Amino acid sequence: MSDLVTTSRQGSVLVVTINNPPVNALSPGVPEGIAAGVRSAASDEGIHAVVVIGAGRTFIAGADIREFGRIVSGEAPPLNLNEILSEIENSPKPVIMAIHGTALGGGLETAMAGHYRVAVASAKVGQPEVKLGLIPGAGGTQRLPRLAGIETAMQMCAFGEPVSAAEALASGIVDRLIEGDLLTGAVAFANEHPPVRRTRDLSGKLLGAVAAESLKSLFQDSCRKKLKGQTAPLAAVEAIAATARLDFDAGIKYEATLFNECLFGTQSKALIHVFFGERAVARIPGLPKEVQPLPLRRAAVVGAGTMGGGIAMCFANAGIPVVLKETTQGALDHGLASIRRNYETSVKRGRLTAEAAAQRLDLIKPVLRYEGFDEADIVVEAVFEELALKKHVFSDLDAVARDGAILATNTSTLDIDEIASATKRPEWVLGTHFFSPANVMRLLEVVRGKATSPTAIATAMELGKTLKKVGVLSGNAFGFIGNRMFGPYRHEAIRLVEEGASVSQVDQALTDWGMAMGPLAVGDLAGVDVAWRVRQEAIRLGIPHIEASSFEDELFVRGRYGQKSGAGWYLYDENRKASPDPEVERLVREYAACQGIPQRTFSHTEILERTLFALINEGARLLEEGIALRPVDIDIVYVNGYGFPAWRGGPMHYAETLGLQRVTDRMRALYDEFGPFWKPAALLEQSAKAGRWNS
Ligand code: 3H9
Repeated sequence: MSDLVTTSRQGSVLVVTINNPPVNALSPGVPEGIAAGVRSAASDEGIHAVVVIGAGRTFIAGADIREFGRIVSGEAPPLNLNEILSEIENSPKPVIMAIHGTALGGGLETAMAGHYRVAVASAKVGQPEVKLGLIPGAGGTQRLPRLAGIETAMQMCAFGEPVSAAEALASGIVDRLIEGDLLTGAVAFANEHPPVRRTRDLSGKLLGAVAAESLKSLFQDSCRKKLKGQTAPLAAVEAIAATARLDFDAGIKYEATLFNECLFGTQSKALIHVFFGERAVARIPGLPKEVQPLPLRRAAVVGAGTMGGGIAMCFANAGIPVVLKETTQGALDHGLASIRRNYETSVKRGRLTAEAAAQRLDLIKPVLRYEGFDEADIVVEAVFEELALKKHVFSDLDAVARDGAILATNTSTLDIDEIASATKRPEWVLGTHFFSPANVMRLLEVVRGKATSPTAIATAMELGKTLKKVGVLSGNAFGFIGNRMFGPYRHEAIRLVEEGASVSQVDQALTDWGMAMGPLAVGDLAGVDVAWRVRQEAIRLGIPHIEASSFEDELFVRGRYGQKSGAGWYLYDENRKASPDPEVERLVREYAACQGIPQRTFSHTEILERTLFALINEGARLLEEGIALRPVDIDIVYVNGYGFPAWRGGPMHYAETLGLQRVTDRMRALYDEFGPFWKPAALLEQSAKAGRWNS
């Protein structure tokens, strides 16, 4: 037996321990090791039962996700978990699975192949495969409904959320909760000599064909709404419903067919790319290993507006005391009232207890001057997006903050070096671009200036983790990664409307494709006035491809600022529900006539190409310029901050899925038609042949 799985004895119980850090994934050798342990018990007269337990922080977090890419590319053979789990299930001696940490995916499937499951109260179990574009592929869709019933199984497999040990006990997945030491409790359970009870033989919770089909339609409808565009959730539900018509062995075969369709499809490739990408972005190439993040025990935030208040909540939510400064009592009261309302809503929705909300609120200390700023390890400035104002605040901060504190500016476009120049310590200055609402959105762009020290970068990246966000490092370019790319993307969306597409057609083409919102509706949400100001600044700075005139200016001059003014690209009712506005269509045709823009109709494919290829091309330029470190950094920014569908993997991954050559060819054709805006980035041209980003 390998070191991955070891055995020991406790009286007449064989203890099989999995030891594959960090999360005891079912890497090659692990399932075989467990089965070998169970097999050895069968022939050992001194053993009457087996306990399987995980060493370290968890039971089994699932199949080894790294293996999937190797299987698809033919480098590794398909996983053979079903046979191994059958062998465990067929053991003539009872097998008790002892769960702590998480039993996820193949981990829960392994646990269900045992005859009993015991768990500590803090454990969680789940079938999260859909989050990787997969369905359970080692019997989960067949064993889970036998233990927990079809409805629970559909809920868990279609949406992928884990359940607590208490819920697992209530639904029959777990047989006993263990207080105190898990192994002791599991061995005690084994010593009660429970009879062998194979999950595959249970049928009490299965349903007849009619009931199973009706649950299937219910869940599939719900998946189509909540997980729009994703195929794995539908397949998971389908496999579970099949328990009504197929016996266990046929069900396992059917599951394998559906699993393989998912595994070899583009969605799982994209979602696995995102899974590893979210972890990869934390590793900064070139940052010396000895550089350690500084501890962040206290924070301060300047500005109690929407962003500042949200950022203060992020610190409080992470248990970090935070001082929140405004210039007037009125603004401070207003900011705190919003924070309080936000917490109250969380309590009402059952996401937070009233006590926890009160504790968090207590951590936020409102001030009107810079009291307490000298104790902060990090200060985040979140005042109005105006360079002169931000510089003024930074010169204040330079005077009040302690040496070695991180001075961060929450800006979406402004020049970090310019802001840092207002201090005598530019090495401690960087950008932290939070996304609105800051206490909800997962993305944190960390922007390094030319003088920012490696320690400051490491600390800001760690801040992302502390605040439960995904931090992505960006260079200091206008708009950083996300907004810089959003510019050309929206530029094309607006051009399409100017050339004859309707506002809702452009937005719908993109939402049907999977974007959370259309680019024009985003303008209304963020504010047409904000977009106008950013564009003026871009023109002032001479950012390439910003045209002097845009139809959006017409909306701006008419005070159509978007949702906040009740009208923008769309009309809004009092609940901010959008409807198309014939007035906008009229104005845009007038504008086009004035500008001499020829009018025509567009297919959805053309709309997608023009907007998404503009996004991809700008991404390639960011890579060339070293603003984004790797294609995956761009993908993670877009998936976490811009509503890009994770199951398409982010813009740069999507370009590879389409074929970089195809993207380049189409861009060249657009270049011939429209000129310099469409010049393919040099990196795209270089990468096209290989079909992979060459960076
Ligand atoms: C499956 O099981 C299919 C089956 O039906 C069978 C089909 C035949 N494999 O997240 P963390 C790495 S599909 C390989 O930072 P945490 C992770 O990349 C699988 N590696 O820790 C990271 O590496 P690094 C179903 C894995 O405490 C390190 O472990 N299971 C796996 O915040 C630490 O991870 C899932 O989808 C894995 N399965 O969270 C569970 N899991 O340090 C996926 C983790 O080099 N995993 N790694 O960056 C998770 O949700 C979280 O990792 C977990 C721990 C909650 C377990």
